[in-house]
Amino acid sequence: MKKIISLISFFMCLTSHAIMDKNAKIYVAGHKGLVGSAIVRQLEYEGYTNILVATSNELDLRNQAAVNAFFEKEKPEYVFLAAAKVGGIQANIDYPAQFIYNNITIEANVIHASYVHGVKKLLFLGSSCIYPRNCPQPIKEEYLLTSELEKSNEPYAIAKIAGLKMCEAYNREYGTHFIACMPTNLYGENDNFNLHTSHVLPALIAKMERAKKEHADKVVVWGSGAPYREFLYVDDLASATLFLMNYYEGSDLVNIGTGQDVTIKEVALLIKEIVGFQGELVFDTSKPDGTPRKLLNVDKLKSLGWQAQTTLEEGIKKTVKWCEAHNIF
Ligand code: GFB
Repeated sequence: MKKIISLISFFMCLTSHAIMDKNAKIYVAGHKGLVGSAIVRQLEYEGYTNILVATSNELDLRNQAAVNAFFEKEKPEYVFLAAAKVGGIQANIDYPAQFIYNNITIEANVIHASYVHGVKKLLFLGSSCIYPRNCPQPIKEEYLLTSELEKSNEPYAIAKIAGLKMCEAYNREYGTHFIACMPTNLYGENDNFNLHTSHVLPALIAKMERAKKEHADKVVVWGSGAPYREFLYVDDLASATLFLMNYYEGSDLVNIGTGQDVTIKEVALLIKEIVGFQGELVFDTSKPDGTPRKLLNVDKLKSLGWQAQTTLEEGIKKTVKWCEAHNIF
């Protein structure tokens, strides 16, 4: 019976889908970032020819008048909302006001302008940190708002929850097609490798690459190394966002992940091996561990027909190779 229901819901999600024309005007907000640049690469790879982008100097997405004027002039048909202020655990602790203000204003301006200017479909990118700090694992979409959030990134999480709720509200009141997806921790080429503001995986690559170059005998890993994290290679995420834009018509949020997680210690040892750092890993427990675990349940996306292709080892190797080819360190 369950199988029949999921098949029916699968076809219901697909019935009125409108696959993007290859020459449709597609705006990727945040095209220079880790996610936005991967979405542009994926669009180009899949043969889309009319991709609209604007740097933050050309268009400050926090400025509502400027965003409306941009949409009025450009009239995009589809919008990937990948623009956001993002960062790892330390950045979230240090800049809570910037995280909540920038993210709420960007998403409010872009989602509202998409409604006003008749965008056919918008995809909003949230984050796995929207879910409660302590909820059953793997985390299902319906666990949203069932208990308190992780304190270290609560402002960011609240902003992202506001964004996904805006999409739901606009769909209900105005009949828009705004879909919200919740990716797990992401990594890949064009990531942020700044040790203070980056996420854990790029930070550990940067630390070990530099330590190798400087023949240092140790690398400091923050925290106990015990928390679990799920890591999705950003090109897989980009593939999932195009899949959802083309084939998903529901209004409920969709998790995007690999369905597998590792401890911080395990990923540090894997990076150590791939980078070829011979020294010692030292764990600094004065640094925060953050959420103990946040493994996403990816059954919904799998039932729609998509799953991640890149293993963690392959993804780290590709990222390290890209860093070395671009002399990042
Ligand atoms: O990616 P990350 O900074 O943020 O990972 P979250 C933090 C975990 O990695 C903690 C450990 O357990 C840290 O102690 N860690 C070890 C390190 N070494 C390092 C290091 O050198 N740098 C960093 N950054 N961490 C993020 C949210 O949470 O998850 C974001 O803050 C977003 O807003 C993202 O939601 C998906 O995974 O804890």
